[in-house]
Amino acid sequence: ILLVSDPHPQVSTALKDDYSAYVLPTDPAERESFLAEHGADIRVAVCSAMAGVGTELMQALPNLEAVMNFGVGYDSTDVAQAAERGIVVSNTPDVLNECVADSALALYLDALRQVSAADRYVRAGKWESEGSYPLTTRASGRTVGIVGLGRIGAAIAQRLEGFGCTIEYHNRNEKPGVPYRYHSSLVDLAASVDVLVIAATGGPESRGLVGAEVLKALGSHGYLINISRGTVVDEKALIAALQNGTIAGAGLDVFENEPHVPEELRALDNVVLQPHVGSGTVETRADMASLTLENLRSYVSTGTLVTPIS
Ligand code: 8YV
Repeated sequence: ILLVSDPHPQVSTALKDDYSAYVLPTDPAERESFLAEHGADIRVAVCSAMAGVGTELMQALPNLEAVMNFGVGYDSTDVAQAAERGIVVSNTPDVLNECVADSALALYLDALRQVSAADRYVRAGKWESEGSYPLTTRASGRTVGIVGLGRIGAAIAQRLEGFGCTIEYHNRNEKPGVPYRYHSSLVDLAASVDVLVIAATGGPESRGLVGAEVLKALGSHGYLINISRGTVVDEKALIAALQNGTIAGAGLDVFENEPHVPEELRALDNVVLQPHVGSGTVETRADMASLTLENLRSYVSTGTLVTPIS
């Protein structure tokens, strides 16, 4: 068993104590010699969603059978190669839905009501020196478009309903039994709503889905919230749209090249920035760790996964 990246102390402790797992060295030279010596021994890899089993690492593990991914997203693991080679992959769905949805709502409220910017205003002494803070944008009763109405998207929609919002959505296919208006075209959805919330799966299929055309359709009063993957949005187009007023603002938990956040974004006051913390609560991360270990135990004892990726 190989620990590829350390997602949570509960996971790394169990791997070392109960499974005497190898730990993949972080230093490139050490990693290379480790893989040359032990690569063929590894049958199971445990990784985090942020640092998965990519193409080259998977190739260096010729006898790999299973990957346990800590996180619901698995775009950092080469799942195409895994499918070809019959390597099974598990993730940690559902246990993080509520916290990621809470986080999306926090960004939604902050982007529209400017909680963080107003906090900066108070701290800088501007309330006293410059007077009242400029008016912000109403957050309740808006029309919100969800891009990717999966489990997390549905939890976000449910919360927004509590704010009296009207929900519309875009998925690859219309979902049967869903009460929200469906748009087969993302540009049409963007044109129809006040706020676009990205909850789509990352990976090659969604790369750059939200580009200049979608942002233009969202419009100068529109806001973009992204809690899925930075790769779903064309970051350069987003920066331009925020700089020149093509859209009004954004709330971002994820970025194209994490942990790098472009200086242009950091310089803008109409964007709320979070360091990929959607699932980052003590409770949810513990649940994700338990589910990762449950998958590992199940695979080692029965050869099956509890939550295989679909
Ligand atoms: C990460 C995430 O798992 O679940 C996902 O897909 O992006 C996060 O919850 C977390 O940052 C730890 O890697």
